[in-house]
Amino acid sequence: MSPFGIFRKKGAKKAKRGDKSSDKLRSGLKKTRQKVGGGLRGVLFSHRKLDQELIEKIEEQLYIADVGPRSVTRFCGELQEAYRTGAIKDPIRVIEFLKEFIRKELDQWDTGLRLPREGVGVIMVAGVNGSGKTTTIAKLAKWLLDRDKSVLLAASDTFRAAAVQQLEIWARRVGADVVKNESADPAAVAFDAADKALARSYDVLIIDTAGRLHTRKNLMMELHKIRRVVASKIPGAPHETLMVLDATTGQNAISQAIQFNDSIELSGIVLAKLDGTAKGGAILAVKEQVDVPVKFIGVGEGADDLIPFEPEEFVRAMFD
Ligand SMILES: Nc1nc2c(ncn2[C@@H]2O[C@H](COP(=O)(O)OP(=O)(O)OP(=O)(O)O)[C@@H](O)[C@H]2O)c(=O)[nH]1
Ligand SMILES: [Mg+2]
Repeated sequence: MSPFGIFRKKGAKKAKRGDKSSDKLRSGLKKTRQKVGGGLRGVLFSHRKLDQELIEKIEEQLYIADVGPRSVTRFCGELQEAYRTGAIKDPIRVIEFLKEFIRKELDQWDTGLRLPREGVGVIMVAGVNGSGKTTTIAKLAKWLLDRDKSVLLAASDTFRAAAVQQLEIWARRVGADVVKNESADPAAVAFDAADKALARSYDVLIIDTAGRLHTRKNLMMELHKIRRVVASKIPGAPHETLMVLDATTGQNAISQAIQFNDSIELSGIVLAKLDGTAKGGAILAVKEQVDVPVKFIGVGEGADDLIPFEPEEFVRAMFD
């Protein structure tokens, strides 16, 4: 049996919360659905048959929806072929064709949270300033606590004055514990937290870090140091290095993910603030340009507004 994957979601039994989370997903993706699904339907309904002109309009719609250029080209190529062979005649069937295309793309991702079955699982969370890291950590803690995991948070954002306090407030709200210390060294806090996590046998330790740009070499080195220090206490840690992206920033977020991935090798992405944007199509751009699996999506500011990313449900919420 693999030592990993207690939170692998594929084939997992659906929790009772399933329905509630699909409602949240639907409402979180409302803007995307209106723009992508709605925009596309508008174009499709205004044509009686699939032809060259319509394919060009579809292409335009996909660009508007922030789908990456290579995916657009590939999809339109496949559509072109389906048109040529007569496989698709009725324009409205394009929606099903597109859904199938997206499903196939995203199904290649392993979106489960990779944590050890035994011992302390460690998740380091990184990203640029204000992307939603601390809020995501609180939501993730809640998600794990709801699944009967004990959760410890490391306040390793020693940079921003109110960061520790913010994490503490969230921790109280969701029922997680926090380690902080007087040190200005984030790695020292992570070290203490790893110590405590081991001593008290926590299931999961989540490390909050200060926002940073990939261009700040010294700050990126700091993330490496946190990792080294944690690994010296807990072999194999961190088991997950998640980057939180602000979905409202579209292509910018994707460029940042490419840079972070080059520097610290991400294991997963959390696409936060999807509720505030119609840029849900950016998931395809993440697939195309970063190819690090999106493991969760953030659809609001509340503790329950984090949803494990599942391609099938995502596609349905985006179009149906
Ligand atoms: N609408 C919405 N807002 C979010 C979501 N996630 C985070 N936010 C908001 O984004 C803002 C920044 O969130 P933080 O969690 O403080 O971001 P951070 O990355 O920790 O910021 P720094 O530590 O300063 O780099 C807050 O106002 C959050 O409420 C989300 O999924 N949806
Ligand atoms: Mg923060």
